[in-house]
Amino acid sequence: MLLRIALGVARPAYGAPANHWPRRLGTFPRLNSLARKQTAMPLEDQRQELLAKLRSVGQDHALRFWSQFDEATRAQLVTQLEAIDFEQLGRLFHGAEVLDDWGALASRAEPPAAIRLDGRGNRFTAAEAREKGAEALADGKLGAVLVAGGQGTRLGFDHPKGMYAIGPVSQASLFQILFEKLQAMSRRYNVRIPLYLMTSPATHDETAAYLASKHNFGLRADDVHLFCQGTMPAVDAVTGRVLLAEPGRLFASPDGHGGMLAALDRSGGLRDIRLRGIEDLFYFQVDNPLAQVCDPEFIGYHLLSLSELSTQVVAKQLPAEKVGNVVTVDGRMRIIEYSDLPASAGERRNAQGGLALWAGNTAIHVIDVAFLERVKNDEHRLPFHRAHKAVPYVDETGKLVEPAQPNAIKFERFIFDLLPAAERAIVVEVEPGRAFAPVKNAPGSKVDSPELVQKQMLAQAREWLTTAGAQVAEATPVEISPLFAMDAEELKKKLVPGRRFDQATYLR
Ligand code: UD2
Repeated sequence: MLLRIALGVARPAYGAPANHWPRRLGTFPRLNSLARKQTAMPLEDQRQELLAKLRSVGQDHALRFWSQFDEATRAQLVTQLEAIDFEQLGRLFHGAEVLDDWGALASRAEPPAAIRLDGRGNRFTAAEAREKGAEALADGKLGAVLVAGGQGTRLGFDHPKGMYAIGPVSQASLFQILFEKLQAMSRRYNVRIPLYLMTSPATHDETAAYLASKHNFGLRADDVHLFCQGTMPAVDAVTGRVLLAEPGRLFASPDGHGGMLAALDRSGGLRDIRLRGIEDLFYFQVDNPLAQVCDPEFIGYHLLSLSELSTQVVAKQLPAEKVGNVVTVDGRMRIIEYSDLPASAGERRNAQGGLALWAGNTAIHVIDVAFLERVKNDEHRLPFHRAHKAVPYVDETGKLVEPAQPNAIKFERFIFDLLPAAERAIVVEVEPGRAFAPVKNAPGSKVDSPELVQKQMLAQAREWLTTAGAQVAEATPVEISPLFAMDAEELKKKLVPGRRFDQATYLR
């Protein structure tokens, strides 16, 4: 940053939003001293010094188009380069610091101890859990973390996924439905539940503008804390060299939802949580409109079990289902991502013939704040995962190349890698149809498509309506806003007994 100021192209950005590039100590220690020498150093000498630094780590190609740039582009490129820990990037490229031995882990994986739907072996009843969770909610001990920094490429929607219109009758966006669920819980317990919403540079500005235009769907502005996660460069899978998205800009992608902890801390979110006396966080993803936001039963099981990191799971139907596998390895709970689970491990059967590794990660958690404070500086608790992807890049002639095959390695962190660090961690099973229907893939896809999610939303509403004594004609879509009712019991109190629905209806 000093160099950018020295170049006369940037003002000190005190209090600017979190720098999208996580600053690393010791990245380019000499670079700042370079800036201090700036007044006496002609621009070309500066470039030479930066070039020498990059050459020492085999990354000098990043400056190959320097002479073409104006001052602003040079400053932007220097900022990006300054923020990269090239020593760490080199280690990651060569496989150090990266958790990769999935075969060995999976061979020792056992199903997790779990609070099962049928109540088998549960230490606490659902009623006790609901009471405990309701008490914590009413006492203002809960906050909510919503991760929405992903780029949602599989959905084929070129805006932040939270803006996707999913309401089957209302066309309400994912953000609207999830914000209204949170608002409904705040109303039910007469308490403010602050929302910490993680974006990424890819989604931040559009998300902020959208939510401002919608007045946060009724949530108080000072209860919605947007924070932007960090990013990571991608490297050529053969040479380990960083890829240029443009001649003067490095390619960068969000550093994974595991980047949430550092970004929440860096943005002041953890401090806000402490000041509010929040003790636990309900963590959920933007893609799941069926999430039971701040569900008191799940929160109650977490609290009664003195759990530090609790996970809601669904019973997998297929070995290769695209969900993380919640397992126990060497006495510690962890999640082996679907993409890392060897087929042989996924297909293991138990004595009853069911899937041995049955617990599918819904990515809905309750996280103890004191636990986050304890682990937040242990970067090794959130190791980078490597993904081999096709990443467009500018080649040595300045031409944009769009590879058909994976050519690069991207690095991201997964928040669930904190599980082994938790002293106590529990798993709570839920019915998929009640809490889990993520929108992942484009319309028309066979799995996790918008149409299939809408079908599950309508099926849940129909079940509640029938339970509440209403009659819904065949093939009649009725959608229930969370602000109208959050469950069948609340719905019953609001409906005239025996009400009949024979046309598309949005109850709000
Ligand atoms: C995730 C889980 C998978 C399962 C599934 C359930 C991981 C790696 N896998 O699969 O185990 O639980 O969800 O639906 O989490 N996000 C960010 N920043 C990032 C990357 C992702 O905020 O840098 C958010 C993203 O906006 C979304 C969520 O994290 O809300 C999941 O991201 P994804 O769609 O990439 O994860 P997916 O579907 O591969």
